[in-house]
Amino acid sequence: MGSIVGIAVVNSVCPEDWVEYQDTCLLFSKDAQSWDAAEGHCRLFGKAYLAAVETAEKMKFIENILRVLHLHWLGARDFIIEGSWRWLKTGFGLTYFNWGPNEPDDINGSQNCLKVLAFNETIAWGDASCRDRHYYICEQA
Ligand SMILES: [Ca+2]
Repeated sequence: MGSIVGIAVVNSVCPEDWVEYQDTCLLFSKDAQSWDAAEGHCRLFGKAYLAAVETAEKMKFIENILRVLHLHWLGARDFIIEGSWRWLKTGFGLTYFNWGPNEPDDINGSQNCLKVLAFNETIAWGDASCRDRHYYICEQA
C-alpha cells in the first residue's frame, strides 16, 4: 500500500512554457504581433529570435504543436531580394522549404515575411505582409 512506483524527474533545460527541441527551446506566443514586433519580443526573452525551421524533422515537431493553434510567424524574410528567403537566425538562405500550395505568392509585391499555417489538413508555409499581426514562434539556442 502506498508504495512509490515511480518518480518523474522533469529535467528540461528550457524555461517554463517553452518546449525543448534538440538543442533549442521553442516558445509559441500567446499574443499576435507584426513580424518586426514579434522579433523584438523574442529578443526580450533572452537570446531568442524568431524560429528557424531548417529540417523536415523540426517542421514535423512544430506541425504537431500547431495543429491546435493559429498561424504563426517564423524567422525568415525575403525583403532585401524578392524570392531570396533568409533565416534571421543565421543570415543564410533557406535550404529546406515547406511551402503550401501556390505559396509564396508575394501578393501586391508586399509579402516578405514567413508564416506557418494550416492549408486544409496540411501545415505548411506561406508569405505574408510583415505588418500583419500573427502569433509567433521564438527560438532560444
Ligand atoms: Ca516577397
